[in-house]
Amino acid sequence: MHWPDDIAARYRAAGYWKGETFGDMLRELAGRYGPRPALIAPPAPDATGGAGTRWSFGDLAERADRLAAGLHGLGIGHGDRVVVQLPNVPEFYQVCFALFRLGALPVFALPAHRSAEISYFCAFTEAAAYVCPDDAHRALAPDTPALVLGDLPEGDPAVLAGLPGPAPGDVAFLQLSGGSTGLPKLIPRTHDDYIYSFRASAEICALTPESVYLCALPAAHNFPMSSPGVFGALSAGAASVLAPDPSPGTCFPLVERERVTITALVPPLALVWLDAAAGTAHDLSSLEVLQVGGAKFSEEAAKRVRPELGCTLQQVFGMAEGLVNYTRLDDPEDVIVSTQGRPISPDDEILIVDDDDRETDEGHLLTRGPYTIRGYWRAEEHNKLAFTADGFYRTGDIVRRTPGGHLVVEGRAKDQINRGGDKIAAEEVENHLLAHPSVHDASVVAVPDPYLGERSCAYLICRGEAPAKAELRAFLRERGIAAFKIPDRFEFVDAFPQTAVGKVSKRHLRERT
Ligand code: OOB
Repeated sequence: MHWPDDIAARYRAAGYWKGETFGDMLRELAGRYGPRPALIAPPAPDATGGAGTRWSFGDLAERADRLAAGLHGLGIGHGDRVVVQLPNVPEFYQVCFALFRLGALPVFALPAHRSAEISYFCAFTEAAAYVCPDDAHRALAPDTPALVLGDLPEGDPAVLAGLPGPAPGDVAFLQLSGGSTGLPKLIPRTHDDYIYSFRASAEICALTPESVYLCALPAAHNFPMSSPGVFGALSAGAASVLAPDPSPGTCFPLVERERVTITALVPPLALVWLDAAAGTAHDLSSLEVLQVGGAKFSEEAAKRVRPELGCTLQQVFGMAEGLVNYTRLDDPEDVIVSTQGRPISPDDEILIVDDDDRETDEGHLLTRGPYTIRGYWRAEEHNKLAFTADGFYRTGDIVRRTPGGHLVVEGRAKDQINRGGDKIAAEEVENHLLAHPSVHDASVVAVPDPYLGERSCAYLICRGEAPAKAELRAFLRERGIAAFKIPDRFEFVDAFPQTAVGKVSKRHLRERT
């Protein structure tokens, strides 16, 4: 699961891995930028007036230490897993840094996850605790002790003095994979590799202590976390503004008030922002860079960003498993609008291969490098499929490379639906559908959608009379899956088209819609 020793030594010698932990980083930042703003959150919508929350670098470090001491008092320590499901609030980062300090591993769930996902993460990781936003969430993981926002434990930081922290090569947290299998896979990221990825990203995005990053997407996702995201902003001494939701109605006033310079969106939201910018009374002139990624951004939409928002578009093609590609801020406009960028690191190795792993011009993207994992957490069998023998990760994306070295995403080979950036593993939803007594067989595929890029369609073969679509939706909700995974469409058929070897042909199903 780890990098081979000789390769790890090379990454250290090249200066990518600096032998630094998150704890070292926060201490250093608090020393250097102490009173400067680190995290800014608007007042809750129901609060009357008020300036919201503003934590300096010093506040964050101090609060993280008090919480670490409190968690230590509850018996949470090195190597323990803690499922974290929080909205975009400063406490999210306090919890991260507190767990990092103890060497305990946050497992990052998304706010949209419900009982099926949360209880699985808790059980599979044998979580010591579940950090959640309110009491109502306790029911999502009834067998795991819940720690509720607003009532997080505090202790005397002095107790931390005798506690050894994690090593830079240790796993710092478990991130979720978009997935293509029945059960979501967990991605182990180390202090060394992750810190490298967001420091290098902050540099590519030219962040300085004067930059202001707006976190509009869910904080737990890899994009707003580390590309460069809030961690990248912190590492550069920049402030981050935490938006409770990504709508223009919420974000435009924040951009104006806090003079936001950079933010990250998925393509459907970028379209909403472009449309809303035309008629807005808010001053968006501070915005220098709009990052768009998570799913393919169409060239027509990309071309609108500079004229309509007055800022530079940066396309971001990344994955929680590691590799992140960026168009560079000084790339020519035609490269910015027509490619998904090039890798962060000179040591990101890119292979483009055909179905037989022979190199080709357009095909499967394989990658390995200083911040791409060598294996999922506790998934030995799956790892044999998802990685080559020499450690390349099979991304499941179909790409080509331009003569200038930029990647263009042309499609996908993995059995996944990318619903406007939200990833849905077809098999996971199929398994839930198969649990319905009337469903004999199920096949979930992507169908094109002008707004989301893709929506999901479930093809079903039923026993006897087909159930009502509303009943199927209610059934899936009842099973506790995230709402974005519930199929947008249901189609009832007598049989599935088959491939030459007798497997369900999803390609033929997709062509039917
Ligand atoms: C990001 O991470 P994940 O783990 O949610 O999803 C990764 C997958 C990629 O393998 C690819 O299929 C798709 O999302 N994707 C894109 C894309 N960016 C991601 N497909 C086409 N064009 C793009 N620009 O989505 C993620 C992680 C870090 C930074 C940005 C995105």
